[in-house]
Amino acid sequence: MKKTILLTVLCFALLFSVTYNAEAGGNRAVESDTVTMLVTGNPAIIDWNTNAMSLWMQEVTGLRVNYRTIPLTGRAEALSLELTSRNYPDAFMAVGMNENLINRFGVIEGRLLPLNDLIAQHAPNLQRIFRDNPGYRERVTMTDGNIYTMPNVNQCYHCTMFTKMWINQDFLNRVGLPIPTTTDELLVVLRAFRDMDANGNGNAGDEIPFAAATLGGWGNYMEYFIMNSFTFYDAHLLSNSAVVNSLGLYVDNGTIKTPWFEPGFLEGLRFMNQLFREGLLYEGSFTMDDTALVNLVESGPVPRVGMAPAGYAGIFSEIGGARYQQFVPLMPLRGPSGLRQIPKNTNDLTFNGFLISADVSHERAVQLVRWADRLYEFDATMNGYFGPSATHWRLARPGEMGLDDNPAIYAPLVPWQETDPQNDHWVQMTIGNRDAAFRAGELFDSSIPLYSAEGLERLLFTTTLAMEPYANSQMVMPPVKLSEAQTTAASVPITDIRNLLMRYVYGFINGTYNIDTEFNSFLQQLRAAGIEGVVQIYQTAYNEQFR
Ligand SMILES: [Ca+2]
Repeated sequence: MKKTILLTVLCFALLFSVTYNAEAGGNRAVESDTVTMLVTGNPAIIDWNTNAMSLWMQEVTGLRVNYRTIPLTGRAEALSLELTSRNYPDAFMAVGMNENLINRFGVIEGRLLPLNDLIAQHAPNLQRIFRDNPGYRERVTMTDGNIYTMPNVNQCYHCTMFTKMWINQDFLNRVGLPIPTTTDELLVVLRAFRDMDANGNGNAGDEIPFAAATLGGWGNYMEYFIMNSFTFYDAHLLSNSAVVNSLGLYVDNGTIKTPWFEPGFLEGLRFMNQLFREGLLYEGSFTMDDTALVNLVESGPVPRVGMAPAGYAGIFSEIGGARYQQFVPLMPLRGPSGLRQIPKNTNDLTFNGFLISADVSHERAVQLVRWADRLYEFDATMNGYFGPSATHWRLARPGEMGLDDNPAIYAPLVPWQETDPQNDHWVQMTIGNRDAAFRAGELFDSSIPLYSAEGLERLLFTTTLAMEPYANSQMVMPPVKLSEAQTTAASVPITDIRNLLMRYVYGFINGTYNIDTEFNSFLQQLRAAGIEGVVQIYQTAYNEQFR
């Protein structure tokens, strides 16, 4: 059965290939004046071939493009079919390409064109992006040393430090304390929340000083924020986390480490355990997801929760609501040794960019790289994302301010949306340069309250900016690529280690395990599970890719 299907597909592909070549004159060396580009058929784009952005690109580059689409829904399967067929497009743009696919079709099978030299000679905008963003070039360089994708740049500034902490300003006012700046002050504040009727309902026993959710959410790890006052800690232990770094890998002057063997980790663990023993850290934090946390914060006649971690307060409360508005950001706290930091992860680049078939002529490849590089310019990024400048956006006027208190760069004239069909822009199915300055350059109306739902982007922006003095990006693990053999060797140990961490880190905090008598056993189990071998694998890959 399987064989028959394969044969049919092959025959079809062959037939199609012959037809295609016949149409093209039977010789790929004689290329038509139109390139074929595979793109995503987003329901919000009426027709790629008549879209205003498509026409504009043809006008400014002179290159005629025949856009062929694969559907957004089920795109991964459709892309795999395209890649294994012989009816190969000349180029692919934002069709969901990822590291594994590029590894297979570029590095191993050679069906995608290495772009290193072409970028060096014909892509000045991308070169500038590589220069301005240390690590980007390495990020998109595959293990064979080749770059196959011209990436999309979209820098979500507040996401670089999404492990934020929020504290109840009403509670602080009622107990008469300022926002804490050290772990010692935090202890004083949380005890005051516990003992001084911080919600003012006449009952000093109903406050929950500190609550988190370990089962789901975004940035609401109970220990992450506080642990960084004791040691560098970039472990993402949320059980549903999509973040890869569940082992806490980081770089210390070129050496790959984990926090578990560091003295500061043990000290931080003791501090977290103290919060739990003193009734400051809510017991339910260990078994709640973010929905349960929202219920805890929003339910009851009076607010009860004094502090909670999250990427934004809407993770644990109703965004823009009365209780949401009580929570102000806490800055990273100075720990006993003076350490005051938060990991800042700027690895926001994906492989979902612009790629070229290895079958095209050099001349055609040059045209395509130039075409793609044009998309990184400001006007192209604007037109691709918002639509034509005549109707959809304008440059900012003098005096207008952006999200970051700098003069705004532009103002959208039509609310951006990606659900209703339109033919003005490419939604986000393109590449461009929406870097941090670009995103911050969108006009912000200062009459919008910061703690309203509409003020969210601005609140997150200013909060993240305020955290900047404590940002530690140099120790964050870069996106190291493992070879197939390395992945195989590391996968079982990683699973075992992750399970140990989930069990013991939270177990030590809530007293399930005894820090004094069982910590060494925990470290021994990590070693027995192979943590040193995994670190060594990452060290080897890191040395090859980043030193
Ligand atoms: Ca009370």
